Amino acid sequence: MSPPSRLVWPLLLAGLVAMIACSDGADTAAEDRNAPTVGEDGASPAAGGAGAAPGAGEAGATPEGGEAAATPGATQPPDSRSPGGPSTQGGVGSFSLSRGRVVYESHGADRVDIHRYEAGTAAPVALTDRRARDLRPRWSPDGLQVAFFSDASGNDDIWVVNADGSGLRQLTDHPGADFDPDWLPDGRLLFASDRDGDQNIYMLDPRSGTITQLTHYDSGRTGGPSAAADGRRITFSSDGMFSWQVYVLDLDSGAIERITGPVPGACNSAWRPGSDRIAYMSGGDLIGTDLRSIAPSGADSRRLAGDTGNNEDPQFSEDGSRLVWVSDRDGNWEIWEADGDGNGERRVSRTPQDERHPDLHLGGGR
Ligand SMILES: [Ca+2]
Ligand SMILES: [Ca+2]
Repeated sequence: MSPPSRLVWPLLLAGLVAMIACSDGADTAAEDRNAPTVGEDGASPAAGGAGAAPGAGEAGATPEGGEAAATPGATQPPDSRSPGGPSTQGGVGSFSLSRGRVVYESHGADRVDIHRYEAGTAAPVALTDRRARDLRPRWSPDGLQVAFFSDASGNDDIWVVNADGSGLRQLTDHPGADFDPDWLPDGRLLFASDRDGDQNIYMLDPRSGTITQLTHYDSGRTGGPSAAADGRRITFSSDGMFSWQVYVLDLDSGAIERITGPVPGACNSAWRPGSDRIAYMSGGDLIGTDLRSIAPSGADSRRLAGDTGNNEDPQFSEDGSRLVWVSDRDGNWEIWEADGDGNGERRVSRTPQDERHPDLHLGGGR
């Protein structure tokens, strides 16, 4: 075999970039609806060749699609799942959680619902149950509410529901795609949106309804904001001109720093409460995606969890002591947990349907 030619390397690299196409984003729902109408995609034609699908959302471009690419046959987008299982919810299977309450996406035949499972209980509870894609749930700091995004109103907007499933309500109402909510410690919400033509990070104060734009990219895809416990810095992912990478934004100064890359791709970043560490998904391993952690300065990147299969969507409990994520190592996406340093990996769910984007809350809220 001769060494890879100059033509081969870019193809390999493109494949890697596509593989980790990042699931924080406005998953398939937003992408499907917005791709044909979002003219700004032309701003990054080159990226399109590398699987950087246009439209809103890292996921749309791949998140769900990227999974399939990384592990053929292991998972299917909700719409293509064969019939036979429960048509309303993906509630089949067994769960075992060390402690606390986990919320997650349950991917059913014709919908994605938000489910909650509490340690020591028999079965998950559906917080949403409707023909829509309800995605990326995030516990409020006090554990009383869950924010997520949904296409239930016709396009992606930010929604919130109480921890017991009551009080379902829509927080944003804009023709653009609003996606990837997360909470600041003071109860304000971060989210991503293409409401001004390009994907950027925004902040919503639910009390006043005030929305503030935090980043000002004019091309590419951006999403997955996650706040530090001090509320002064956030991390997010953006695919910039070449590949998905993790960034840190200082809310006081407005300064933005890229803390991963330039290769391999990285996204799904989550700030670990109580520490100066950020977890993220890395595409550095060509046979799967791993979880790594890194200092907000970009120093000291190290393995966190998930040596086997693909591992994505890391999130910490509110005190940083526990980690949850998803892995497809057993054939479809399951929730896994470990301590905050990634030790003691164990599986939480064992179901035939896909679970994605878990978030864990240990205390309060009841
Ligand atoms: Ca919208
Ligand atoms: Ca599963």
